[in-house]
Amino acid sequence: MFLINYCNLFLFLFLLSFSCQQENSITPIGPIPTPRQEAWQALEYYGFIHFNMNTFTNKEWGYGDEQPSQFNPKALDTDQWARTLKEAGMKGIIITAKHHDGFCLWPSAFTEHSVKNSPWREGKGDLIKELAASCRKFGLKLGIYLSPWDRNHTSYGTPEYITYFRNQLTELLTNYGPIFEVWFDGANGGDGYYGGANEERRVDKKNFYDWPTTHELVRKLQPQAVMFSDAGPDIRWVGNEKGYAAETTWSPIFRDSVYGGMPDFHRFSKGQENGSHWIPTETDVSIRPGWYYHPEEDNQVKSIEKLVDIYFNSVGLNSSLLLNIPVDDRGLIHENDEEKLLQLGAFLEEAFCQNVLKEGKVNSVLPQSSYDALNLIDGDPETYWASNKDAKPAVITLSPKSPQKATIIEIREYLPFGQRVKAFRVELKTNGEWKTIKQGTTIGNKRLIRFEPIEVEALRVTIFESKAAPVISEIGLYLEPKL
Ligand code: FUL
Ligand code: CA
Repeated sequence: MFLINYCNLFLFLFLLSFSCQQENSITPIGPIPTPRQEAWQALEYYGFIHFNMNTFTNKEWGYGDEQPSQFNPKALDTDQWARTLKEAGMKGIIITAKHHDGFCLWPSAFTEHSVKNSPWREGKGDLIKELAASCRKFGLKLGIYLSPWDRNHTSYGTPEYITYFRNQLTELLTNYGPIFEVWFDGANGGDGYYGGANEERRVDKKNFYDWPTTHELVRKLQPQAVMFSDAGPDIRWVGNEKGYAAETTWSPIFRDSVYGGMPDFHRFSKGQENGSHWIPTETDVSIRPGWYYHPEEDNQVKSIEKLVDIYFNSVGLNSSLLLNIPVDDRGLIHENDEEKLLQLGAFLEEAFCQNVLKEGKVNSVLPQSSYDALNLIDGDPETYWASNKDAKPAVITLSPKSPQKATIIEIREYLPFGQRVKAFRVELKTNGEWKTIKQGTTIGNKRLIRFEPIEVEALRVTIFESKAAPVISEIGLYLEPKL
């Protein structure tokens, strides 16, 4: 008698645990981020510094016939760069170690066209070393831009150049500590100095560089580094240099569709819902019209309103923001840029200092599932709520402790299970009435929705369409400071 009861009890418990497990077992859908991509995605916002020979010739693209003697900053201070970018809220700096003109900011053993033959620090300087030290001092990560195109080098266009390129990459990825990102520019092939040949050299962009071997080298030397290029392998170009990601942005993409030649970025900037590879976008834009410093652009630094708009349309559209600062010919971030960067940093700090839902409550979640809905407002991107498999729509209603004025909504997907959401709506309850604030498509890493100040009594997120059960890690409501 007792025995039978125990048996039944065990059977019951076994079935119960099995059914809970069933419900709990979310399986990834489509491609998912690698750990190094996850770490990179968490950075969200970092700086680009274009500073090199062009700074002294007042050009955007040098021909390659410049003289090392022209490189001579009189007050170069990488601590000032790092301090300013840190205060702007950035997490790292990517430096143009070598741009298309071929001049190297470090004393490369493989060329004479570098700082070692310049008057700067009497030829003893190493700018990458100085910047690496400043990054360490201010808690920033360091990234390297190394132009695949080299208009100075005599061997450009021949296999010998690939060896040269990889030798340089090896120096940069060996001698300066951890590198978080390696940036391979898509622009290459054309006329140039090429060691005095002064001619046009076109290359087959897809095959000339033998990218797979170079990618392996980067993986070997800096396993944590992500690689950027027009098409990845880890991060892809957003498709414009204006600072705006696409309203619908899928991290997956069919990689072959963007490889080779200059792809049609208008077609691919959105990514592809069922793409084969996880390659999120990075949004690169300059704080001034040019990538390099030009004194005539001193009064054309982007306004704080514009910079904030760019932030919301990059970080807030499942992308990351790579904001370029053209360091000037003294070797300093110009006062005008510095002022705007500090304003941006102060804005972001104040806007996102407190999710007013954190102290609030979850009113209802439909459909019910075994996941704790409080995970949505615990401030931890690693905890999440998921709806039951295939149940549609998912509706989440939350409210702050008491009505709160707000201007920003944040929604995040938990990406280790893949990007899922295809269509959503956000409504806010104010004066007892529901108002639709946004009808959107993708969410991804972070979706930010900005609106005129509203006194919020409650917030409702409805997910209509999703590739599989939505998995949401955070929902936030914030109040931005006045600009
Ligand atoms: C482009 C380059 O040609 C520009 O000079 C700049 O470096 C920008 C970030 O990428 O492809
Ligand atoms: Ca969470």
